[in-house]
Amino acid sequence: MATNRTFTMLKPDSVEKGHIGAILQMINKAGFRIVAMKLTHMTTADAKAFYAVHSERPFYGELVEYMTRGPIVAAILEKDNAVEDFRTLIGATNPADAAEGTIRKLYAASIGENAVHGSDSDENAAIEGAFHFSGREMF
Ligand code: IDP
Ligand code: MG
Repeated sequence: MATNRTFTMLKPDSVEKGHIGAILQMINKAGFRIVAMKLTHMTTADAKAFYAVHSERPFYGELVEYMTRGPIVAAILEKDNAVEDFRTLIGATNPADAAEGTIRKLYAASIGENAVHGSDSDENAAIEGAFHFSGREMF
């Protein structure tokens, strides 16, 4: 996968609250092209595997519960400098620390329920995109 791609999930709270459209509009206005996208519901096994890097953290169980309680929108996004620019667009993990105008400042409720995921490196963007999409689903 090219290094100008990142992976995102609009998490269950964003779907529950009807924020899919508003968040996708921000993503498009920021210049990202949607390469792949779907509504999907992660199983417990999916969420445990996706967040395996956090398995020793105290919030791991809570994170798996949250990410499996309803559907998410998974997407691969393309733009120059995609990983870094998308992290800037979403803001800090804790919405209390997120910059004004960021997705998490606008739509996240707490450090746990924080509206969106964004990959933290080109390597993880490729791994996470491939976790959710086959090559035939990427355009
Ligand atoms: P990131 O999503 O900004 O990259 P990470 O540190 O990778 O943040 O954490 C992954 C996810 O785990 C966060 O987006 C959030 O949903 C959850 N999380 C992180 N820290 C906490 C915490 O202290 N309490 C509860 N949930 C947390
Ligand atoms: Mg992370």
